[in-house]
Amino acid sequence: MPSSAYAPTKADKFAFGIWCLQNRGRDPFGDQTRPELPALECIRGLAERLCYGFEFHDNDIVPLGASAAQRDQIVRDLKKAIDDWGIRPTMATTNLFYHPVFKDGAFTSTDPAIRAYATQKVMHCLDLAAELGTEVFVFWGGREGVEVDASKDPVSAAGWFRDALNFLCEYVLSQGYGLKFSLEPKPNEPRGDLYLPTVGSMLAFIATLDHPEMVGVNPETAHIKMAGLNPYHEFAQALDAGKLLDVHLNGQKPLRFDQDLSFGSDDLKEAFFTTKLLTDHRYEGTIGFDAHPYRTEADPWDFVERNMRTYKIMKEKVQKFNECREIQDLLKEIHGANPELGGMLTKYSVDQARKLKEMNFDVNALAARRLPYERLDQLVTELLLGVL
Ligand code: GLT
Ligand code: MN
Repeated sequence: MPSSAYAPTKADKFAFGIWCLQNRGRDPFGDQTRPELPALECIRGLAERLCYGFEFHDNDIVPLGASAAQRDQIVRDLKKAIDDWGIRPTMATTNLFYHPVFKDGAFTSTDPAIRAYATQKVMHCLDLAAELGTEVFVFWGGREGVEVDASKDPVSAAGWFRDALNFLCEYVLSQGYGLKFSLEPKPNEPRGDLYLPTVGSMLAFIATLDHPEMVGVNPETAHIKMAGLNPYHEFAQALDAGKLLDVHLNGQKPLRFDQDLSFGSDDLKEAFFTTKLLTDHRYEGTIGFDAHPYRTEADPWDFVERNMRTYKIMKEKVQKFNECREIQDLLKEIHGANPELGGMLTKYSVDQARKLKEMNFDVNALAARRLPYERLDQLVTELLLGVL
């Protein structure tokens, strides 16, 4: 297949955080290795590469401390750029982690004034997001955590977090904004431990909010792997709950510092199954990438192109998987046992319970069934290696 077959189109709904492109290659041990691109230059470069959207923090666009007039001028320029270049601001979020005021949390700071300031900052960002026509609004609690457990009670912290989100849901409703919230879990970094570290914790927390219907989850591959968990399963849990509002795809070696590698650069099988999940289940949100170019890159464009290209190649592999006769025959065999019992547990009744209790199972026969997983997994390996 010619390589242009993997060129992105708007229909792919790819999006990048502009902070990814603005990343200067700084790390805890070394200074920046490339200049920071202005936001508009990032957006133009994405539009030229047929990217559907961009994601932004308030301060990626409007510097902290800008006057109202400066803010309005920036927004006018941005709106014109969006119209001229045909790219959408798909996701907005608030920077609640960079300024030292958030050194011990934003919504979970022990200081009510800081919690109020954080909430106010989000309200301004919500106004900006609504003005630009953004639909998804993310909360990544980068400073919502602790190093010193003696410092605060996690139940109180959860209550402060909940109060802020409930307040902000009411604000969105009262303004008539068509925005949905999406919570992004991460287990640690920059805090020693972050609150609400996994998809499961976010889902449980969302159920305690006043407007759970307004709130979903934004899982990120790297965050999941930092916790040593399986991204395919974590994304699936959010999807199964009807809460997968958007995604942050990238790459990451398990149980390490936040590497923010390109999608598929570290684990092809995992990238394949993530793509398969989103494709097979007709996920309709944006395919957001949240990663950084290597520190050795002079600009972000090879990085941008490779993430989209890998995703499209994986999509083709998914199609091949779904069409491969041998794989499908194996799956038919694996899923084909005892079809007459398939609906056994789908509806409870007293009769059904009695029937189940009276059934006899030949457990040795059930245990003896062949499950050809070596062959199945090898076929996936060969598919990804390009020899199938
Ligand atoms: C930050 C973090 C990301 C979040 C962003 C949203 S910013 O770079 O590492 O995972 O999605 O605030
Ligand atoms: Mn992210």
